[in-house]
Amino acid sequence: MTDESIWLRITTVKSTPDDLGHMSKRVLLINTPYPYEECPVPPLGLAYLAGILRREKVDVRILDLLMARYSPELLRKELREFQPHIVGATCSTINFKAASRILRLCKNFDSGMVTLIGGPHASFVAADLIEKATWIDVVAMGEGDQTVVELVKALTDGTDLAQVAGIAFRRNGRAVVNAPRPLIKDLDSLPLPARDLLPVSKYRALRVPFTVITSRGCPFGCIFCSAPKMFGRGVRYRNPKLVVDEIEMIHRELGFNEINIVDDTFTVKEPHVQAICQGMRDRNLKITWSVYSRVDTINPRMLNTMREAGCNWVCFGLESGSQKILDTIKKRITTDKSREGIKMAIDSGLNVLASFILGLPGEDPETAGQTVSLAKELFDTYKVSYGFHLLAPMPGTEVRERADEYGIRILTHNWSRYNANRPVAETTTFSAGQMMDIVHAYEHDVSEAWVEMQKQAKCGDAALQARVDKGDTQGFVWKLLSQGGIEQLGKSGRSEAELAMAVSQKLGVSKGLAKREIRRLVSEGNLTCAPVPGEKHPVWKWA
Ligand code: B12
Ligand code: SF4
Repeated sequence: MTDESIWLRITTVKSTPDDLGHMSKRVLLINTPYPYEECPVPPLGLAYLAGILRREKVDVRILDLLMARYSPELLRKELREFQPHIVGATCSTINFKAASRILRLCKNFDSGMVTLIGGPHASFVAADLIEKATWIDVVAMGEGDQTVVELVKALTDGTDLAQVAGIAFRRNGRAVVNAPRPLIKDLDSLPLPARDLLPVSKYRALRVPFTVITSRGCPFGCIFCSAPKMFGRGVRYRNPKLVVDEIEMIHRELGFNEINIVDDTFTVKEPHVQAICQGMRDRNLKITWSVYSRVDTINPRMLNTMREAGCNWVCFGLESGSQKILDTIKKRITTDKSREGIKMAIDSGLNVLASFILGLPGEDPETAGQTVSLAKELFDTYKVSYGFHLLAPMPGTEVRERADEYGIRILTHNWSRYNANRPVAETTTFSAGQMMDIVHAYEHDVSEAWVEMQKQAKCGDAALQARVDKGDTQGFVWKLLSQGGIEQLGKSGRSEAELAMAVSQKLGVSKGLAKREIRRLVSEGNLTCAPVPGEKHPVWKWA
């Protein structure tokens, strides 16, 4: 489809003026599913887009396919009911294929629907994507908030798409890549993310943290990461008071006690951190929160304040135990700095997750051994949790763009395999097989630690029991969501006990677990049984 035919279609579908004289347009935003192992959290980017579109009086909905049992029928049902003019999907590299399939179905359903894709993967493969995926009309590159507003306006008014900065589209079968979208200077000018359009009760039931962002951008330039290209190297900060207002709303109104602050590096500017922490303490918020940080941007005063304000987990990207590799990847830290930073965080009473990457440029058996040793040293000394990822050279990263120079051999271009858990690249001195040996040993240690934790929990360790229970709950709720348990079993006027029995059978879990978890879902207000027009008996639904 050409851009001309896109806007023709948009202007010919039935739109009605609203009471402010705006033309109403319907935009459906889709959260593309990804595996449970990735630890699902609410899609903050989509909530931002929905928030700004709603401010512009666009009729917008979010279809969260991560929290539903995805089927083509479910998607078609939504398309039939809402009749969107534009469908936009978000994805990262590993779920790009799934997003593409979803948009293809939308295009097949109604070829006049404009299909749009955005997020950290699509942003860096825009031209290629437009040329190959003929069912995708537009790619939004980088920060999408202002872009999506201008795009909807251009499509409605029939103005030239070439005027919309930050998109790529198709004209006469060829990709047109527009100028990049300038970054939003004042993040406080954005409306709050439209979290009310997300299936909040499902995320609450899953006991995952809600996501918040307090700044965009990262001043560093690690060669394996696309963050600085996505949101820029200059960090733009939100007003701390507005951040705390938002966190308070998530806690008090949406009922979340855990927050994940998803800034690329939360601790870049101390006064910003201090102001947010002070705000949280002043309001006496009974929440815990986690952040991503770097060992060279912290100090004891900052960490103590964070701890006092409820921060309980800090994730540090240490990446490697080899100084040679740290220098090559432009991480700009030393292994001693890593040790020092971890000690500082532990001394402040924080839990620490140290993240390492194997297979970085220059990796060989010796450097990989140094990384494993550093991880074990930190665990033995401070009981620090650690994890290994494998280098996945994502689009938009220097290591992918200059793979040859860095001695990186890319083994596959199958994006679904870019989950950083299995090798998709290797160095000339460290093979995929050698990487897997380390990963297998690590996975073995993790599963042994889990068994040990379960044993200790049974012997009366209350804190460990709470972690085990949380794991059981999350596993149960995920099964329930991904198998559409409530939608399928909740319709027959069943009592709570009958529902629990049916769920236990369907999910293949014990009756005790099903009973306990269904009770919890009901008592926490995430599951309700209410009359529904047209139904003889009350129906169980997610709240
Ligand atoms: C929370 C998070 C997760 C969560 C949830 C992921 C999600 N999709 O939200 C979990 C824990 C599951 C996760 C897992 C992984 N993640 Co992660 N994660 C993040 C993190 C920290 C925050 C995401 C966020 O909410 N950002 C804030 C919002 C406002 O930005 P946004 O989502 O990018 O959305 C904006 C634009 O992208 C654009 N946009 C996005 N979607 C759309 C759609 C349309 C239609 C339009 C028009 C525009 C648009 O507009 C939005 C508003 O400006 C980012 C880093 C970061 N700070 O962004 C990494 C990041 C997204 N993760 C990354 C990676 C590599 C992973 C993993 C592979 C494992 C790993 N090693 O960490 C897995 C794979 C997961 C998956 N989804 O497939 C990379 C992605 C690189 C890539 N090319 O895919 C990032 C960018 C980190 C990085 N700097 O490298 N992650
Ligand atoms: S890895 Fe972290 S510090 Fe490095 S560029 Fe990415 S977000 Fe910034």
